[in-house]
Amino acid sequence: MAKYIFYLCPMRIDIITAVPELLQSPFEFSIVKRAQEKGFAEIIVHNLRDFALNKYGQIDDYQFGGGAGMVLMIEPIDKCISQLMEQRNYDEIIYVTPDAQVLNQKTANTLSLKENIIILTGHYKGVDQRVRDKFITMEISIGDYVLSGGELAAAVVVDSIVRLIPGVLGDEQSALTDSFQDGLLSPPVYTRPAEYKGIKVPEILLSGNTPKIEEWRQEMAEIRTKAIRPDLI
Ligand code: 6GU
Repeated sequence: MAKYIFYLCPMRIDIITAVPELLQSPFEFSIVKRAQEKGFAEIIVHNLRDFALNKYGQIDDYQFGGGAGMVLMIEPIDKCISQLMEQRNYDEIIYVTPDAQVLNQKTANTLSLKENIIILTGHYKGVDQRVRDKFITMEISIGDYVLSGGELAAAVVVDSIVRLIPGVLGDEQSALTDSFQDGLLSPPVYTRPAEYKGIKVPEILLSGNTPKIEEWRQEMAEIRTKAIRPDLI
């Protein structure tokens, strides 16, 4: 007998991109794949070129005022977002861009509880500012470095969210013990053999003394965090 009977409404994530090929495989393996198969999430990639202005597939143009690099135009993006918004309500319309606040676990946790989100990815020099002013409700960077486009960043954002959707991870892979979930880096982990070419696993982990092991893990997490990411403490 199933313990609970519940109707699952998958979280829907629509990604808008000028380079859909870059997002072909990231969602087809591992946890994100299983989340979709089990009905926890639905991830749909939209090709911005399907909303191009003309038969040449134009979606970008030179920037006003001069300067290197093309800018994604508002019209194709407006068409794509408007079409989606006619079909359902969106909780957030996110633009991934390096000039934004950096993604962290708290943001991923919050987003994992949403029902429908759109993620717009920029390319070239980015998007016309009016897109950001008119449609975008949230902007996310994945770190202080520049990528060629927002697609890989979108894949990172989606992965960080989907694995947190309640039910996606089983107890044995619980997100609660992940690095950052309690503000600390993870402690070291070991598996068999207990000794390899003379290198031994810490004795405590073989002791079977669960409270002591937990204490050790907490201590190691603190030592690691202080050494590697003191800014987190
Ligand atoms: Cl979201 N986009 C690009 N192009 N570069 C990035 C980024 C996003 N986050 C960090 N670097």
